[in-house]
Amino acid sequence: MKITWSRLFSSVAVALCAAVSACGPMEDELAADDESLVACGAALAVRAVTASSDDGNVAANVLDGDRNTRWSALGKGSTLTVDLGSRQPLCGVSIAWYRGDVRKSTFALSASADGQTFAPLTSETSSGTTTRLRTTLLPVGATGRYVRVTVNGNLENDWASITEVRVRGEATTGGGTGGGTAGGIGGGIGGGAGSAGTAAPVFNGSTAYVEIGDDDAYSQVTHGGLTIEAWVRPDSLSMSHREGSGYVHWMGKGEAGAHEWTTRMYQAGNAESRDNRISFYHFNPSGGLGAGSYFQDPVKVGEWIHVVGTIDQTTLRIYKNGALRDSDLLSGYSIRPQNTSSPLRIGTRDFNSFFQGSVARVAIYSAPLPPARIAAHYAARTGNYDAAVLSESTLVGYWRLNETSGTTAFDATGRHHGSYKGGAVVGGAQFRP
Ligand SMILES: [Ca+2]
Ligand SMILES: [Ca+2]
Ligand SMILES: [Ca+2]
Repeated sequence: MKITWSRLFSSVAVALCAAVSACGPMEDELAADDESLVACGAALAVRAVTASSDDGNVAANVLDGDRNTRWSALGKGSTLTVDLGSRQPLCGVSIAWYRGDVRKSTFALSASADGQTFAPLTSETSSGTTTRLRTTLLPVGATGRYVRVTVNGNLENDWASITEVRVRGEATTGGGTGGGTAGGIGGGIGGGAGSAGTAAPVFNGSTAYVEIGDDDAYSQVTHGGLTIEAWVRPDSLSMSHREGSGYVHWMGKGEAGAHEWTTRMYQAGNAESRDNRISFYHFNPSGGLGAGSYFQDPVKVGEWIHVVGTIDQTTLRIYKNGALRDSDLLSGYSIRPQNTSSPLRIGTRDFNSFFQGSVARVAIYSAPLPPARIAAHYAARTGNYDAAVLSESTLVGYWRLNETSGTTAFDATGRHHGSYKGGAVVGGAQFRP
């Protein structure tokens, strides 16, 4: 019966591919997901993930955005349990399997309100045709705080081995519940599953910033690539706390002897005729000259600009509003990215300059996002932008900066929350791209 199902599914998949005539080449651009075929809601923020056992490949590896790391446990009935922090409407579970293009794993999904009593939702056998995330839809009306994957072996052996998991929920609509929702979701996760509302912080250009501790996932060398994405709103074209030839760092990971990447905006009257230039750089740890890509367009005070910087093994790129604008070879400046211990800061890099304005919806991915995905994110700016970000399997950090109280800048991936410092005005701006 399973073979019949498998054959049926394969022929359906082939038929769909033929119909859209783009399945093969599109697969990489779909960022490791099959959402073009089966999709629901958005990936929900996760508070914790635990497993019945492991062999040293721990449960947390299913949330690191890297399909080269996995959770593994020996024995039929091994379980992986995701804690969403509070009870949520559920619509699907996306799983990427270790050796997923070779093995078919048999698994069951269940949910629980209390982490003790689990109600079965559905059971299935994995495709055996892909190592990418594949979504299993759940029965209409499913809810739960805890979602459990029980693996009952695979066609090769009794190992349970999963590289990535996302629990998906129906996106809530409207941003009107803003602060209340953020507080309601377990107190640990800002925003909510769907719309993240419109709140954004204000940085005063002299002391205010957000700081997030070092995480190796924010370094190019850790996974061989990186994407930095943010929305930035300058409130001045002539900010006073500038450095160098007349620029401010509005976000960056770099300190003396521990430089990695940074973003800049050049200010009016700078010494290099770079007024309004917005740039993305990578440095060697010692600093000095960096490889940088930029765009230099007229900027209006109060304008929200979507900025994405990517780095692969050889090349740095910058995108503005979904479009590639510039690229530069790391080798052009002899840059060899390193993993350092410098923190990530938003509003400044290392206190030598400060940004005046707002920065919101900062995301980091452990790979260069494909151009089509970057364009799709920009296109989603007036729709469910949050869902577009959370759908990326390589997402390793997402600070919506949509808090309306407190000093914690929540990371929607649950990996690494940050802190508002130096008088940053939480919820002082409206994110309206
Ligand atoms: Ca992983
Ligand atoms: Ca590090
Ligand atoms: Ca260039």
